Amino acid sequence: MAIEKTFLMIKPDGVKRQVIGDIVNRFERRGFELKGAKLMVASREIAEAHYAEHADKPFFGELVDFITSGPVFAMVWEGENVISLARTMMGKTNPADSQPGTIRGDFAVTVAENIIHGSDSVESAEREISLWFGEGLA
Ligand code: FUP
Repeated sequence: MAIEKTFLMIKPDGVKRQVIGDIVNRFERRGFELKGAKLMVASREIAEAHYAEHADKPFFGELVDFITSGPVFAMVWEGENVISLARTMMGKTNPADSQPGTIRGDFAVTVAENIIHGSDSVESAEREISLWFGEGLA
């Protein structure tokens, strides 16, 4: 088991719903360490780069519109196996398939507004941390 870092982001729907504290608390209680966090409105440039793998999907425009529609809470978390464990805690991409007790299973109903993003691999975590935080990590 490796000590990893992952990029998690509470999306504009989660910030509006005022669940930042609840979500941060879940990762703290699990035993992960918060290494960086900021509330920011994402530019279209950063949103398009973040979701570049979906650029040719029919929902790409709406996805970028949504993610830039209000503040997001961008975070870096560290811990053993945090990349996959965070995704388990988040639930399935489609909240309709997410179990109660997961973040999406507790707070979300539709895939377009699914509250939180989490990196899905070591490579995407490195890319996303660098994209959102640059050199700004302590
Ligand atoms: P995830 O890895 O869980 O973030 O999921 P994906 O990379 O498959 O999807 C990224 C985001 O695209 C999702 F969070 C929501 C959005 N999406 C849609 O809006 N419609 C879809 O049919 C699939 C994904």
